[in-house]
Amino acid sequence: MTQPLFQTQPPAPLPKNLLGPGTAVLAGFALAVEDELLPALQRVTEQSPFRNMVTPSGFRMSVAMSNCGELGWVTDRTGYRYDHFDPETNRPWPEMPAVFKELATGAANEAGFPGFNPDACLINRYEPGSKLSLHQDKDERDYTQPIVSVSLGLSATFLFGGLKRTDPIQRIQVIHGDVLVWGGPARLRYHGIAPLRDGTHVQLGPVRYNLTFRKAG
Ligand code: MD3
Ligand code: FE
Repeated sequence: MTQPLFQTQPPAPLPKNLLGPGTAVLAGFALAVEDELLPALQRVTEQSPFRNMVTPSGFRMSVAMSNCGELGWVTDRTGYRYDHFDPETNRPWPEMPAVFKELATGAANEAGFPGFNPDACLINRYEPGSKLSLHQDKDERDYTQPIVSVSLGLSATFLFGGLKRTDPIQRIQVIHGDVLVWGGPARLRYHGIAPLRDGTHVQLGPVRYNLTFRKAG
């Protein structure tokens, strides 16, 4: 006699939208292209080096940032904005590498947002102790477009709230290669990164990088 395939229930597929409608957690999605991704990241940040920007209220951010693509996110004493030029080099931001754009478009498609065409990639570099306080991403023109985030290097605790700052916060661990997509009803949810714990990633050292793809303009 043949064995029943399942004694009780079939194994549940891992839910992609465990953070709610409009979200997708694509675990390890970037690993397939990491051999191209990491050298491309190196080339971009040789042209526009990481820097710790200052918030409008005068605080130096613990996260160091760079950008690639047509538009880059910047902050200084005058405010937050997207700019075509890197204020440190006075040159346009480096071109978005094809492997970056294809990864972002592929992840968005997988999450149910076909045709995502990002014009901005913010590159965040966290060292142990660096954090990103709870905030909304509101500097983009079109909130119908999703945001795609790629985590590399050290793991981090991602804080995910609701549409109001006081809504309850979910915490999820993100590791090297994970890709998260946020769109539709999740697009304006509050989020942040808890202070990075000490550690050393086998490939990247004592650092976490996050690539955040947006349609900004
Ligand atoms: C959820 N960066 O740069 S990306 C940021 O890991 C930023 O560096 C974090 O938040 C990081 O603005 C998190 C994940 C992310 C980005 C945008 C979102 C999550 C989001 C917009 C809406 C909801
Ligand atoms: Fe954000």
